[in-house]
Amino acid sequence: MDIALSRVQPWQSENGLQGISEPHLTSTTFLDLFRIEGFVATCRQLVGHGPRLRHCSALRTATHPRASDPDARLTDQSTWDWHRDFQPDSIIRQSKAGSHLTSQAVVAAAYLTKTTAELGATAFLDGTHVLAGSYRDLTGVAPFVQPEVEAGSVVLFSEALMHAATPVTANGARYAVLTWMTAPWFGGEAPAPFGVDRWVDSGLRQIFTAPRFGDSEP
Ligand SMILES: O=C(O)CCC(=O)C(=O)O
Repeated sequence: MDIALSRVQPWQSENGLQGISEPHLTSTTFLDLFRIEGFVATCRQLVGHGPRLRHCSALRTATHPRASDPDARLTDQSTWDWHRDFQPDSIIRQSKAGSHLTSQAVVAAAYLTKTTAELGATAFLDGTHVLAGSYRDLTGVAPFVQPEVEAGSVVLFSEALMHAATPVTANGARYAVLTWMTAPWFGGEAPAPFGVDRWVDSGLRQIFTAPRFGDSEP
């Protein structure tokens, strides 16, 4: 474990989740995600603009304290915290018919451990990035998907897609880094790491620049 990181006290909740907000300010290891070849370019294509970092969280999800209690209904999907930050009409755009859709808020979920349905794989209602409504309206209409991925995988999804964090019910823990990448006018909230203005990689530097408002130049 990174020495600087070992001094940070994570926040925690009663369901086995611990987290560190904006871990890139504590350990430069977290900047490696942005240096993966094609990562920034992929985010630029999905967001439709040079992306800005809105938030980053490093998460550890341990086995749920009630994993062996059937009354806790942990595998009942309706008990999960289904949500999305934006309705589709707020952030989904298509510049011309036939071109690909963009989402002005995209989450990159980097899983550092193998992730399965029992080990906290994020769940989605497929296709809801273009469907308005609440979880209750959309469940049963939109297909449920829960990608099971190997350690080192990154799943990118729109913040207009209905999704839920899921409990770890097996023995083990899920380690993941969630990074919210957004269009320039509402990203740039996450503090920039020290010395960012001296970085030579302009794509990487731009991720940490202030949000763009009004007449400011792109
Ligand atoms: O931890 C996860 O699997 C997803 C969490 C998430 O996207 C959120 O809380 O907004």
